[in-house]
Amino acid sequence: MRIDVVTLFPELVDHALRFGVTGRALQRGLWQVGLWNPRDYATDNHRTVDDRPYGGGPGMVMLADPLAQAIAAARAAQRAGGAAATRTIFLSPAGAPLTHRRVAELATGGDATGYVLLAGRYEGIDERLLAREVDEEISVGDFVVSGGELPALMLIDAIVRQRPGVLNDAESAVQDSFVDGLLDCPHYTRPEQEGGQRVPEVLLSGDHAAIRRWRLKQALGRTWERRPDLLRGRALSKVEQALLAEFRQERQAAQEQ
Ligand code: 9D3
Repeated sequence: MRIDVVTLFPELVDHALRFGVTGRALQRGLWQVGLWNPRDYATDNHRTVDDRPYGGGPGMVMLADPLAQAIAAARAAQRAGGAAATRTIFLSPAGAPLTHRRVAELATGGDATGYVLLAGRYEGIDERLLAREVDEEISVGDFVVSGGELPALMLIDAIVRQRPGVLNDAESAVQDSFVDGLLDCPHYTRPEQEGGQRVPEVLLSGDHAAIRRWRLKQALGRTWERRPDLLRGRALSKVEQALLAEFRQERQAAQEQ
């Protein structure tokens, strides 16, 4: 899979991608990245990439033409790199909220799948460029950040870690575990006593069935407490219902103390 990013801050995006899971996968050739700066396609002496909005108002709007040329260059690089199908995605506060489901869909393309991600700055991008060139708009949530670069990095990181061979066995095992669709259970490491608090006894017991049961109970209980919206779309099995009831009883008993 190849991902090209059109951005006024290519160094920011490139630098971040070289760390951790995405960086290791790049080095191993599991995906490719290209960076395209619309400023390199501006034709005037000042290399202008923005202008004032028609109709007035605060802020600046990104010019269509330098972006169109940067996108064309990114698509040409995708074709040269063997991408059969390229989708152009604009990171936008007005886009569809990103979900794990959409990430998984975007990640399932074969090696011949590619994406051109468009990251904006300023108040926005000339609508005519978006109408001509963009297939899909994605937001990373209902809060405001200063540009599309961090959202693009989030999308890339989320996609790349779903690609075959990217995560090692230990990392994948955590992902595949029973807690799919639930919040994670709490984690502990050494020492057994830390800041006056002990590790829950069951985790020291060596009883793997009991540990699995405890972890599922914690995952269900935390999801019920913190993200009840996640449980509404999910039918609980008899075992899960019993574990959640236990969690709630234990919570209540602890509160009454
Ligand atoms: C008052 C109008 N603002 C829209 C909320 C203007 C504006 C603010 C911030 C326009 C662009 C931006 C920059 N943000 C992004 O490019 C962005 C974003 C975001 O701010 N939140 C969540 N997802 C995303 S994806 C791209």
